[in-house]
Amino acid sequence: MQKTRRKFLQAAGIGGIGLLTPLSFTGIAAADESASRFNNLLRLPSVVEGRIHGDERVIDLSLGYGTSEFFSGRPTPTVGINGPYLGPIVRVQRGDNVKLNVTNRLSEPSTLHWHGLNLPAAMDGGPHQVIDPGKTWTSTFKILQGASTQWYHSHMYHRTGIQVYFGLAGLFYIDDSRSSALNLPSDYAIDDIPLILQDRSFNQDGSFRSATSMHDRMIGMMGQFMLVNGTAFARFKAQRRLNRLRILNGSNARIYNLEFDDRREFLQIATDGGLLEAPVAMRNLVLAPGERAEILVEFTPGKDVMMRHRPLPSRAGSGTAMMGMMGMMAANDQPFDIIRFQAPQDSSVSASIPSRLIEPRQWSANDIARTRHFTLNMRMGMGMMRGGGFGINGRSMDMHRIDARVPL
Ligand SMILES: [Cu+2]
Repeated sequence: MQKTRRKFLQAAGIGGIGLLTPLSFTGIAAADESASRFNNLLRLPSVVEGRIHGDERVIDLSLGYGTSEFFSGRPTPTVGINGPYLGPIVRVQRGDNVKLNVTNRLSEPSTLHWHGLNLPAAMDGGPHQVIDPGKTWTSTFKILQGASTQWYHSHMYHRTGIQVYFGLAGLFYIDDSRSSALNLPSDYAIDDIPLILQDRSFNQDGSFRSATSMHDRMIGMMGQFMLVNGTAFARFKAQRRLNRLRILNGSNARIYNLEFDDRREFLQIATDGGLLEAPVAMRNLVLAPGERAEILVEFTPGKDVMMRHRPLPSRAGSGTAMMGMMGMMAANDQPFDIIRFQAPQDSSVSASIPSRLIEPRQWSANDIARTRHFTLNMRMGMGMMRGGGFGINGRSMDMHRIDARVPL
């Protein structure tokens, strides 16, 4: 598919083409008016558990080009894993020996990185494990950690942002016997729902528009439309009252402050690291790029509810000049709707929610083996436009240097 390929490769350079009108970015006051627009059934990724071969769980993943129709009549050239956009949910058990065969059917090199997994560096799929076009990379490791919602994405050096933007990402679930015994909502697509939040911009012809402005390059790409699992203006028809939402901020740069439009309370039960000690009640949840959270929310018959983003109070003017500038740019942030949840018919009493989830290991100061100091630097000037302004302890990324070795 030559056309797709060319668009993907050149996307960063497209300029002067009209943007689609950002319909979704209506303010809170206009939220009622926009609710009916959220009428596209939420796409739900397929789940791959692979096949058991000997003592291994074998899962095949393939990176390739595709076309997605986020807006009818405007096909978008995309990339995906085992499909046109994003990838399946890879689902494994604690204790599994997994073998992931990743084949690159793109015309450019890529990688697939298991984000949040506890594994040997050589199996991590970072920028050192490049998969050339037409080649297959095999990653084998044991699942050592407990039940959690992780994810995977391209980590190609200098191409991570654009490859993820075009679709190279997916969820990675780990189950264990302890979490299965908790009686949490766990029927996939029924009451256990993945929500991959991504903001994207489009050109008039439907193609993705990626970072072009200085603002995008300095602060990060901010899209004008919200996609949830690759669905624009998404709605989910709830079937049960109590729902578990596994939320991934799969956006390149946008930070979400999530809430429901009636400011209802919900419970956070898990973070990036898996289940919390106990559910935490809240009315809003901040999620940075790459971050995951699992929440329990109750939907009541007869009442639809919108999940939306509400800007956090601006910190403009505080701290350094750089922070002031960031704050000023963040001030452009405005509220917008993300996904509409339609009320369930089910009027039965809600399932009970466990008051305790896990017994985490208790750490003490005596467990500290060594203290390391890391200072994140961001220098102003022309260098930062090319990404050269970032550093850790004054040094920028070098593929051939290892700064810290941490035994697990
Ligand atoms: Cu990552």
